[in-house]
Amino acid sequence: MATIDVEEVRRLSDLHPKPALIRFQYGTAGFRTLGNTLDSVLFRVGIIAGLRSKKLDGKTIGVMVTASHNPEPDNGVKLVDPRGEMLESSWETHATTFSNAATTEDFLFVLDAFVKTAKIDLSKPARVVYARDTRPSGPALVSAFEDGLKAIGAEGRDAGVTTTPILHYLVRSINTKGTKDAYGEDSEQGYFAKLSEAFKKLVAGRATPPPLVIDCANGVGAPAAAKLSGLVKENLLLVLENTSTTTPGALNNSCGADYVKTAQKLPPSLASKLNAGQRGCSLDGDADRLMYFYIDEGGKFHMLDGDKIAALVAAFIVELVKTAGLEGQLNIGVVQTAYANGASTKYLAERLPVKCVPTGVKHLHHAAEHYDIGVYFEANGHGTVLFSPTSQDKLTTYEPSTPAQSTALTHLINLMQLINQTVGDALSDMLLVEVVLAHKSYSGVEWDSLYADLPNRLVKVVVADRTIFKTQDAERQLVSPPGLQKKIDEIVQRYDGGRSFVRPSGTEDVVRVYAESIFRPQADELAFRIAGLVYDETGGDPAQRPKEFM
Ligand code: NG1
Ligand code: ZN
Repeated sequence: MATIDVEEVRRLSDLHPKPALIRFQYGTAGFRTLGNTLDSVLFRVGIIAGLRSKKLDGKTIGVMVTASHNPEPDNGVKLVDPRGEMLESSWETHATTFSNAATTEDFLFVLDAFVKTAKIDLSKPARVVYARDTRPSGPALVSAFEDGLKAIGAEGRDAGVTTTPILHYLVRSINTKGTKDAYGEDSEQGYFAKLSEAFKKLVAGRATPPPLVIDCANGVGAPAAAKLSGLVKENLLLVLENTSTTTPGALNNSCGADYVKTAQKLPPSLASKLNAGQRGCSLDGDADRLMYFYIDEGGKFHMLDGDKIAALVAAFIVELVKTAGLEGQLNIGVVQTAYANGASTKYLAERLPVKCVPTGVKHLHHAAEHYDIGVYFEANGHGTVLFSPTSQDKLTTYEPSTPAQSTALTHLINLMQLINQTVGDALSDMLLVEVVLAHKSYSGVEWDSLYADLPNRLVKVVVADRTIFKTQDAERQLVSPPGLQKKIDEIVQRYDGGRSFVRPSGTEDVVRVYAESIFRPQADELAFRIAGLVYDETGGDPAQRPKEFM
């Protein structure tokens, strides 16, 4: 179609009116709010996905309908660019503008103006691949989205119910098919085959570890982990728990990666499922976050979070590169956010360059692209490893001179296949962790002892207006409200090894306060003091003042 079929867009748009009084925003995780308010947003996302594809000459764009670790009534949607990466940020603004047009006529106006200013050639083809998680609100939202595709004349491919990282994998595989950068077969089956084959090569000849218990958060990770389980069972036994994807309200409820990270506890549903010393892990609702843990002989819970995963993986890669004889030829770096535990940053910085960036996967991903091998993880368990085109070329053309070099090189090449380089992927990361543990003959205990986490606490503060909070230095310093940072600094310096920072959340209407110290009670107290300070200085409902939470 060379022009917009205005009548068709109008007819379909009238079926998906925007609710009055709601202002939508494409944030760090796309649009995310109550699922039953998102119908018009999904319709308009269908149109913008089609336009993005046309703008990129018919390359396939991805769309994922999910609200990740949020509770079941929430839902959301995000767009994926052709290389399987997050949507380019200028289009985030366009998506927000589209979503807020009040009426069909306003929307037609915005659409027409955008096509002109963005110089979109409407005669180009448009292709979109889409998927959803297991939320009950998903099917209706997908149907609204399909109306959007229809309105703009885009060709849709429904990838069904699958994980966020599989959708990202599909986007990259479709767009690289038949090229020298071919990423894999463009199907879920192709994804599982790629991962499981690389995994089997990497653990060949190693002892089979005790079974790994997986908390699937009652989400889409359950069917995905079940598929993977069948393919890797000769080398790794997976015991799937919290797989109730159709039980109302069960999704992410007292389980999943976010529960474990926030509560710093074992999901109660796993209490009788994990033997002392046995490894367990939690996925989140769309299987892009991963948290490991174990219970020690004394019954104490030990959490192995994104920082511990980064430490384990980065040290292993550094070692392999060295053994392969490539030391000094590939620059390896780690990217974290201010939420990374101070002890992890210290451990990593003693071994390789570490960079701190603002919260949000796109910041981590982009910073990691600056290294030949870039490892990035958020403390909450979202992360991956990127191999730059230079490092991929070097690894595939390098000629090792000893058998030891050759083995290490083969491992690195297999790791490139095992790791989902498009985005954080709980299942791929889980296999990666299992590979390192198998190579190092580590149980959770040895892994945990790489460094001791500084006790820390993350608190939410409900303030009157979170938009007054502005930060700098990768969110570690407040510049607004004026004077507040100085008061924070004064409190922090009274605590041994104290560190604290305050930033507005990008996904919730709250301000987050993080604090750590060398002693548990002090970390809790520091977080509580800073939260109280933030609250008092910026005003709010006395009923919502942060209470002691030890
Ligand atoms: P906000 O709400 O901006 O803190 C949260 C997570 C991020 C990231 C996004 C997207 C924390 C402290 N923040 O962001 O790391 O995962 O959600 O899902 O975990
Ligand atoms: Zn997620």
